[in-house]
Amino acid sequence: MNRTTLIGVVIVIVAAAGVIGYLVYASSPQGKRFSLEAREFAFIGEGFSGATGGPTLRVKAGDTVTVAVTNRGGIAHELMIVEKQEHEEMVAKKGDMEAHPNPAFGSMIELDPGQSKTITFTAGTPGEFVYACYEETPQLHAGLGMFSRFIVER
Ligand SMILES: [Cu+2]
Repeated sequence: MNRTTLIGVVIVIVAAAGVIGYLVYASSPQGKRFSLEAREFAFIGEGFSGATGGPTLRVKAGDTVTVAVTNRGGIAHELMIVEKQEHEEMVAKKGDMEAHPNPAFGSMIELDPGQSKTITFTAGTPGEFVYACYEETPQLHAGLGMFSRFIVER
């Protein structure tokens, strides 16, 4: 093997190792952090500042997820992650408190005006979830648009 061929082989090996290393890194569980501000009736966060709704939060199954929420509104709000179907049933019932959904991953934050809270959990199950506020004053905040998507990818 001459010198030029040897250098070529070394470059290919180093490049391949880099690609494999990146793929292992990209597919392994990581820490994800989101910061949101709750208002009437939206969750303001990176890439989103609308009057209703919130940014789509995207994580991978197994990620350690931290969600920090500050209530910048004038009334109490909450943040709960629920399965999409449960959210739709909740909104259709227009907030029957007897049917309050089960938060996925133990996610539940209740905030008085001005309060800040943080939760950390492991995103276990892949799927399409919704994070929302199910406070009623008297209308269900989620029904007024205070929700967005929480996607757990495989
Ligand atoms: Cu609310």
